[in-house]
Amino acid sequence: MHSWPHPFVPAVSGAPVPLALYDTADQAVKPVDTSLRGGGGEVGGEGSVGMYVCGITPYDSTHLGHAATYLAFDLVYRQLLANGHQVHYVQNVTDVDDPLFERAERDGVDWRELGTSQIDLFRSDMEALSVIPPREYVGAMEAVDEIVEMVGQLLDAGAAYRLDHGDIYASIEATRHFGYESNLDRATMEAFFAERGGDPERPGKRDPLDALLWRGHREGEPAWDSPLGPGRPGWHVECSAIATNRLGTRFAIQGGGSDLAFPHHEFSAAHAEAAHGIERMAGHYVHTGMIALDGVKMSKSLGNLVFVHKLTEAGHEPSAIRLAVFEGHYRQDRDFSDAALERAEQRLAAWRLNLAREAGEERVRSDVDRLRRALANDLDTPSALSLIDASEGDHNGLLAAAIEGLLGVRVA
Ligand code: 5CA
Ligand code: ZN
Repeated sequence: MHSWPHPFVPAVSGAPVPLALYDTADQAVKPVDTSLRGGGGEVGGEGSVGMYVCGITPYDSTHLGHAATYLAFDLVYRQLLANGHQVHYVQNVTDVDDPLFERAERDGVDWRELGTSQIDLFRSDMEALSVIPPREYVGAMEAVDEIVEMVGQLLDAGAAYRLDHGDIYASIEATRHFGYESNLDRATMEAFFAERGGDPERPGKRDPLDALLWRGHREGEPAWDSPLGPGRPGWHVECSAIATNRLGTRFAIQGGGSDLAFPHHEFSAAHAEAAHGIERMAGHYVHTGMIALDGVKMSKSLGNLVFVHKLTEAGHEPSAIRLAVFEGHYRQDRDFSDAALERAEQRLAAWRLNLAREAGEERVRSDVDRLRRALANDLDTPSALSLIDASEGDHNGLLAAAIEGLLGVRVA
């Protein structure tokens, strides 16, 4: 499906600073391996760094928590661009899944129309926030054939088995080092699996943690004909197939919110590794913290949601929204509040005044360099913002270009 328009990204002056990010699997900040190329595709082709970020499940309006996660990976993209890399960015849309059917049923609408309308809203939020779009934006429905192929490979490899009702499950024993990505103990895995879309109670499974690959057709649910039998894709294998068919079996970054570290990213990696016979899918597994509103995690059931389009309609500038999100570190669970937005608006106004002043070239080049270093250090936006606060002006728009290029914030 189409993504959204590409924002203008000014060139950033100064020397590249290799990007280091925290990897959930290795539990350390380490350099991004830019030799892990995202293969295929025309633009950039073999020369691009491969990045896959899990996309939305379009059953309800995306809120500022979702946006904050995509903004974090936008910083990653901008940092790689400033270092002279091209980026092969792929994102999915989980446009076939239970939450969509349940919501559509409740509201008496068609689940496809529900999905389409929510994807449109998401695109307009991303465009408003100047988020660089993925080169490939792929819905699960568009990817059914490739998912079927991967499930077939898993069956052939003895990594998957069939149950009644046409269901197919992956065995957690299929890969030697299952659990390497999230580093959780078995009890925590079981708890998260039950909370986050898993079905530990399903009778007949070899292990309660085995994940659904293909759900056989049930009355009233959509189904696709396939050599596996009629049915629809499981969630994790959707991302394994969409990612590795575009980026190659090994790529640099797999990303999403911290709630995806287990089970979703553990299984996405395990399915891809078992299907392709590889050791490790992504060089980095990168996870963002959860955004809360006034101390309470934003969630649809609580109704404490902030929407990007509501903020922009009320006259808040996208640059200020970005700054409010970047005030905290991306890995921290953190708050969004009216007060944070107000602080960001004041900060933006102060930057604009400050950068209208002329400063010495040497000083400005050093500010740009320090800004690049802060962001290359696991996206240290709190330090980046503080050092812009302390800048003494701009020289030929060098600092303004760096701020817009790296942070997507317009100061000129
Ligand atoms: N479609 C799947 C991924 S394949 C999915 O998780 N969709 S989602 O719509 O539920 O979430 C989209 C992204 O937003 C995920 O990376 C999720 O971790 C992130 N996210 C959800 N809620 C928040 C929040 N409150 N703060 C930060 N990120 C969030
Ligand atoms: Zn995903």
